[in-house]
Amino acid sequence: FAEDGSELWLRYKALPVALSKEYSQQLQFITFETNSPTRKIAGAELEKALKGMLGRVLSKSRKIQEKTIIIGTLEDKSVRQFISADTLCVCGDEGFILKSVDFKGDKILLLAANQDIGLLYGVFELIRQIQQGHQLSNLNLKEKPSYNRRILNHWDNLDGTVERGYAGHSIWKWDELPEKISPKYEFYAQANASIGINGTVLNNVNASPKILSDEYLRKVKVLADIFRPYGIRVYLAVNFSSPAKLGGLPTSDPLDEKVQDWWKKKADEIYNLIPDFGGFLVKANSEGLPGPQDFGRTHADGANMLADALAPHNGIVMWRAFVYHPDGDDRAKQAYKEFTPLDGKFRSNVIIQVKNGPIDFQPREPFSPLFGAMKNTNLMPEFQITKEYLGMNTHLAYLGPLFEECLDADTYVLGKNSTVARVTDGSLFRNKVTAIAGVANIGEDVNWCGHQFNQANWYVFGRLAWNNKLSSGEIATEWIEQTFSRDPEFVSEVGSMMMQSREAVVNYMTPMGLHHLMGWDHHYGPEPWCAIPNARPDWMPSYYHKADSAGIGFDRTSTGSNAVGQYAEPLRSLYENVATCAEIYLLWFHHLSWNYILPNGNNLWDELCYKYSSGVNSVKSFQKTWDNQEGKIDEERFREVQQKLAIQEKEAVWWRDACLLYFQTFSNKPIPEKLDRPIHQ
Ligand code: GCW
Repeated sequence: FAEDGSELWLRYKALPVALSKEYSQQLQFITFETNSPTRKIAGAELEKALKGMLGRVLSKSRKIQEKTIIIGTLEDKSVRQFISADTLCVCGDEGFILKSVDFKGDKILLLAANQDIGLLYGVFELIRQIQQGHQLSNLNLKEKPSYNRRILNHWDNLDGTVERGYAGHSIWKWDELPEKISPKYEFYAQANASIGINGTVLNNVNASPKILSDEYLRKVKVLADIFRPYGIRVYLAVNFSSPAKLGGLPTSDPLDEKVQDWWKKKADEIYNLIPDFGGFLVKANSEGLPGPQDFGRTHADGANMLADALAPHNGIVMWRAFVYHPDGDDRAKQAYKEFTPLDGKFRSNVIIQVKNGPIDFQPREPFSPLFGAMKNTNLMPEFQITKEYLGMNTHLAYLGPLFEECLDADTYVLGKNSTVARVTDGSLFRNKVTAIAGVANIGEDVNWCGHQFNQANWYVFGRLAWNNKLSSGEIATEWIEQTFSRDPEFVSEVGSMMMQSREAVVNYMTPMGLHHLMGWDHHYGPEPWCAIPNARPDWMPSYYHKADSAGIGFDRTSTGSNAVGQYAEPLRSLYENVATCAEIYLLWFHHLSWNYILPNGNNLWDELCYKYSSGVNSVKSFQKTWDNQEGKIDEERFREVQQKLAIQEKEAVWWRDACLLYFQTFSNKPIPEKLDRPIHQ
């Protein structure tokens, strides 16, 4: 069959004979009552995986004996023998314990959870352990997800297009639903469950009111029914003007009783069809979308109205903080300014969804200062898995380090170790609702994500949402071993390439804190010079780089836009002071002279040149690394990645040359002799 990437990381290829024998010795029997849809799925998945990897299936046995794996909840007598409710209670509703326990002088495996869904997650963990060739006899895992809601956001339109989607059309076939059901729906659920994702927003945040029509809700119901046994709830992005646009009301004012009533009835209608519906995601008063401010109301008024409609059904509202206005202050400051005054004013079933950085999913941004700034409001991070600004489906960029950098960033809001992870996962503020979202990179392409390595970004998002303490390096290794090969050299070489890949993109696109130099509408190639008459200034790259004959960079210090003022001490002072501001954020926070001398002795212009060149050199080294892997994996995926790396190399050069030649018109300095000359002169 074709090695086209369609199976993602769920490949279950045969293990080497010796290893497979070893596992077969340890695993011969299974005690597992598969008496619910979720358990059936778990049982079938384990069977399929073991068949693939070990070439055999386990014999079902009621009696506990050596070489058994026992799977179940406390409802199962076999499990109660080995574990108490007290021990299991740390796992919550979705976690599990997977460990090796003593049985009559022998070791057997136990997978226990409080709910069936925990068993499914545990089965996927066990499969992962075996796929990676790990020892089972010393397994002792106690897992509970970091966030209660781990959600993919699809920016999929009802006409089948995907906003910022680079893997083909939407997988949701709205025109065929509810009658025709694509087999992809179930595989999608399976893949997500395997990495712990438990929610999906099916439609674009630039939402069509039509999604809430009776016709569409019936289609949505079909998907919800398919996803349910996989522990995945469906959510919808809603258009704030739906009462007027869909319901025919004269207004959508959130304080109007008829409007409130319309939403309540709509919620009842939805829950009637989908009893475990997750809730709404809302982009309001942002980029031209309607919202409560159209009626002189606040974000809190709008969100609370929806929250009240959903509350009787236990639904939540994810209200996005992605707001900025053309006539305002520094764009990086606007969300904070608009939202912090509303702290404490949101209902307990509202959560504010905040992009990782203050601007917009750039290759690198400091974390958004909103994290930690709203201590009395639920708040969740939003990452972008689809690589809108990082080379889309052609460039190889593993986003694990980007996600990790944000989650591990210390906000200092409650002193040291107030990381973004801890201010959002409930460990610091005891938030009622905890959640994390990733904008999906999934489409109809055979390999699901456009680039084989883009699958790793879907994977790492899920794994970090499950456990925000995992390292992106470990996750890369897991992914490679499951997706490609367990050959140690392959794993280490490809792993190190992946780990450097995001930094390479930063270097050849926007090094040292530069941002938004991309073409203003497509966001793919370089266009730092772009100036469209009468266009919004904050959509033009010059708004961000501010290059002039004196220097380059956005002054966000206290004498500039004072965006630094939105960060807690000591960060504020660290960023404020050019000598202590991390080099990766230098031009984000400072406008510096071309002659500014960096700690390594280079002036700013030369250093920029070196950074751009090093980005290009990294890509060239990725090509060599990849070429070395020939023969270690299937030809099909090998060639595909090789060809895309060739595009990436060409375009890294394009980025370097475009940016340097343009900035050179201001710096008036030569490109250092040692470096390659731009080829696009
Ligand atoms: O990143 C920008 C994108 C828009 C997107 C918007 C958002 C869905 O360019 O395409 O719209 O952000 O996050 O709302």
